[in-house]
Amino acid sequence: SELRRRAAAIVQEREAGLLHLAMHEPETELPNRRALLSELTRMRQGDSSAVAVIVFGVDRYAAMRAAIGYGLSNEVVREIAARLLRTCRESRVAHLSTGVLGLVLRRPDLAALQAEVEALEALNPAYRVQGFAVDAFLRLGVAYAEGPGFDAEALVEQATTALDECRRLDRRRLVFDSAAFPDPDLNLSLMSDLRQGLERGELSLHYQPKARAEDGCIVGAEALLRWRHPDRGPIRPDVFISAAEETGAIRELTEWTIRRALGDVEQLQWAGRRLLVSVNISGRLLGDQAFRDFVLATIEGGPGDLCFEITETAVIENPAAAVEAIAAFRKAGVKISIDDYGVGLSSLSYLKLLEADELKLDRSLAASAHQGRRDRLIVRSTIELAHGLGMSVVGEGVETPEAQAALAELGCDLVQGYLIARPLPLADLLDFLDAQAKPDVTAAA
Ligand code: G
Ligand code: G
Ligand code: MN
Repeated sequence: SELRRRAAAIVQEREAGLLHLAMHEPETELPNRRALLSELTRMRQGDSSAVAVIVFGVDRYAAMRAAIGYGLSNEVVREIAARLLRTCRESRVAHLSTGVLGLVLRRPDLAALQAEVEALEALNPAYRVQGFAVDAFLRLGVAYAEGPGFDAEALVEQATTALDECRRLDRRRLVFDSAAFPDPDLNLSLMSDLRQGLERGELSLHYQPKARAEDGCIVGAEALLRWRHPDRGPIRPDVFISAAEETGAIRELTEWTIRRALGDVEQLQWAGRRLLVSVNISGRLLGDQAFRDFVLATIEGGPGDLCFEITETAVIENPAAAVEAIAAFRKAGVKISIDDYGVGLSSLSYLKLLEADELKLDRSLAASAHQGRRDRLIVRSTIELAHGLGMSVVGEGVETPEAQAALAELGCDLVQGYLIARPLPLADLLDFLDAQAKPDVTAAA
C-alpha cells in the first residue's frame, strides 16, 4: 500500500506537471491563453459583477527580438508581466501570443477601470535585462462586460480586436465598446454630437493656401475641417477625425467635406480664382466601395480642381485596394497627393506603387532643407525622385523665409505653412487672394 501511495503521488505529480504545461507558455513560463480563459470562466461562475480584459501588444516586438534575441525578449515579456501585476493588484496576467499579454481585472466599475487603464498607459517603458536597455511601449485593447454570464472567449477576442485597431490607427489604447467607457476623446456621445453638428452647421472648412515657391503665386489650398461644439468649444480635428474613423462616421464626414469643398471651388471660380482644392482622405475610406461610388458620382459634371491628400500609412494597410481606388479617382480627374511624406516609414516602394500627382514633404523633412548638408541632400534627392516620377513637390509647415528660400533652391515647386498663411475661412481666403494680387498691380502701375 506504501507502493500504491507512492505511485498515486507520482501520477498526481505528473498530472500537475501536465496541467502546468497545458496552462503555461513554455518560453516565458507565464500562464497562457487557456489559463486566462479558465480564470475568466471561474469568474463567470462566481458572483463577479463586472470584468475587464486588457490585451497588451508590445510595440515593434519583432524588431526587439531581432535586436536582442529570443531569450532576452522573453525576459522582457516576463518583466512586463511583473510590472502589470504590480500596477493592477488583484489581476491575472497571461502570455497570449508573441509579444502579446492579457490581463483580467475583476470587479472594476467604470471609473476604476478608467483609472487602471490610465495607470497602465503611464507605465515606464524602459526595461533593463542582463545589461541591455530596452524600451517596450505597450498598446492596450480593452473589453468590458457587466454582470454574470459573459462569454469569456468573446471578451478576449474583443480586447484583441481593440488592440488590432489600436495598431492600425496608431493609438495608445482603444476600448472595444466605447459607449460604455467614459473616455472624453472617444465616446459615442461625441459622435452623435458630430452627426447633429453636421446638420446644424457647426462644422466648417478652413483653407490653407499653397504657394508657388518661385514667385509666391497661390495655386492651391488645403481644406481642413473645423468643429465648434456648442458646449465644448472648438474640438481638435485629430480628435474628432480619429473618433469618426472608429465609429464609422468618417464616410459621412468626408462626403460632407467633399461636397462643401466642391461648392467652394465654384465660389472661387465665380470670383475669378482657379485653385486646386485638396481634401484629406482617411486611409480606411480607400477600400470603401460606397465612398468610391459617391466620389465618382459627385465629381461628374462638377467644377473639377479637386485633389485628394492621402498618407502612405493609408496605403500600407491595404495596398491593393488603395492603388485601385486611387487609379479610379485619377481616371475621373481627381488629382492625388501623398501627404506627410518623410514621417514614419516612407518606403520608396510605395512611391513606385502609387501613381500620384503631388508629394508633400512633411514639415519635419521640409524644415531641414536649410539645416545641415546631409539634410539638404536628403531633401534634394527626394525632390528629384518625385520629379522623376512625375510628381510636383510641396514643402509643408514652412514658417520662415529661410526655409522657403532653401526649398525653392532645392527645386521644391510649392510651399505651404504659416509663413504664407494659416488655414483661413473661405471669405478670408478670398480677401487674402485679393491682397496678394494687389502689390503686383501697384508695382506695375
Ligand atoms: O488642421 P490641423 O489644423 O490641426 O489638422 C490636424 C489634422 O487633421 C491634420 O493631419 C489634417 O490632415 C487632419 N484633417 C483635417 N481635416 C481633415 C479631413 O477633412 N479629413 C481627414 N481625414 N483629416 C483631416
Ligand atoms: O497632416 P496634414 O499635413 O494634413 O496637417 C496639416 C496640419 O499642419 C494642420 O494642423 C495645420 O494647421 C498644420 N500646419 C500648417 N502649417 C503649419 C506651419 O507652418 N507650422 C506648423 N507647426 N503647423 C502647420
Ligand atoms: Mn494634409
